[in-house]
Amino acid sequence: MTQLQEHSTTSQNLGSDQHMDMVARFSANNYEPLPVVIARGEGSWVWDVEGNKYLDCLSAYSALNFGHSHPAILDAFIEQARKLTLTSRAFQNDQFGPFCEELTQFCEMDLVLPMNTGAEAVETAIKTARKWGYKVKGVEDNKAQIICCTGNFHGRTTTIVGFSDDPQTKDGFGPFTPGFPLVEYGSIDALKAAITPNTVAFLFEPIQGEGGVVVPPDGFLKEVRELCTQHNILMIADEVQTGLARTGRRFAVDHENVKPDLVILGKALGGGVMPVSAVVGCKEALGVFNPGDHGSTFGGNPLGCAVARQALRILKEDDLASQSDKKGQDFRDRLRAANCSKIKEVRGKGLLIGIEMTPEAGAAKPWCKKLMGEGVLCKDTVESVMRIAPPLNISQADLDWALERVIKILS
Ligand code: IF1
Repeated sequence: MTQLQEHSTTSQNLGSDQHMDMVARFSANNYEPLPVVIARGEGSWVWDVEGNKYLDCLSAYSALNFGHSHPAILDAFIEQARKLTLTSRAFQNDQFGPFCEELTQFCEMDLVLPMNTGAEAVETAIKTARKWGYKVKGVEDNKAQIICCTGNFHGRTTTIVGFSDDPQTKDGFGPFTPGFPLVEYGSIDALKAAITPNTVAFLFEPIQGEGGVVVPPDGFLKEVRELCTQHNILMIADEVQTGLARTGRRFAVDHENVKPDLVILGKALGGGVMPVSAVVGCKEALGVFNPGDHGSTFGGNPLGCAVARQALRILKEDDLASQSDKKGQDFRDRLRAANCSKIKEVRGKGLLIGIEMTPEAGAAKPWCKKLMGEGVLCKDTVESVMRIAPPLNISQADLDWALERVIKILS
């Protein structure tokens, strides 16, 4: 067989090593995944090509809040796929209106602007804030400032990485978009000091995921709300990772009963089967768009809308926020009580759990590898923090199974 034919054998009978060799040969080297080749997923469990079983405690960075292959989500996906998958926004479709109505009601907001990935929704929120700044607030053209936080992660486009303070996410990708001053995450004084007449918005994560599952001080979100209202600045919550019941509430901002001006959603909004994202917000902000101002080929497609509508139904019917809240609190309490010698701090809300290792224990990555050996898949965030984020509908028995193994390797 020719070399190409050699590699074109069906993937059914390739082992993990062969798959990893193909990826090494034919994929850009932009990730260093755990050495596990997953072939099937169901609920909270996945199986690799050799049939080994693992508990998924990453949930694709919180895109799989409903677990793998959720029956009702697959039914909605397949039923819609057989009818109509895509029209573009050049035409209307029969899923988009109901999607917008149901999502605005779920968020208690006025309008939706649909996109696909989280980064696209963040970029859309940035354009919304700037346009609102010029057209409504009256900021001088091209002077708009959007204040962001140290330790932020909002996606991988060049504008977004331009305001990251993680050198690796920006190295080699300049020049960057101006107008994004950074303030210390969680500091209301730093935010106050950074506000100028050109400030149009404050863009933040209510809990920093990639920053190491960092929870801001109690009351911070309330103070941000008051400050943004006082200075006529849009409060923009990036809930791509923390939203949709992940932290034990509908959104992470609900822990302080705070209502932002714009909420950015993604990941789990697509039910774990396809990319669906959106900016949801008040009419004053999202009302600045006129036809032709902004768009996306797949944004608002009927297949994504049908899946997202089913995802919202499940969130409500299964009360996933309460499930996440109770299971997460129980997991953190029992892990703390175990007094594992390698753990410096256990933090997070709901089923977004960060385990910070002691300096002696070192980086989190090797411990994630050890956990994989025990049948649990998770991922480190910043160097020393292990993130545990299983599907929100994980059974208590499965969560207990994971806790036992975390305690075993970290004791
Ligand atoms: C990667 C991190 C998590 C996000 C928040 C927007 C986006 C993300 C709060 C953009 C995406 C993903 C991206 C993925 C790994 C993962 C991640 F490690 F990168 F930082 F979850 F923490 N806002 N996060 O967390 O959404 O465009 O990806 O749909 O880039 O490696 P996206």
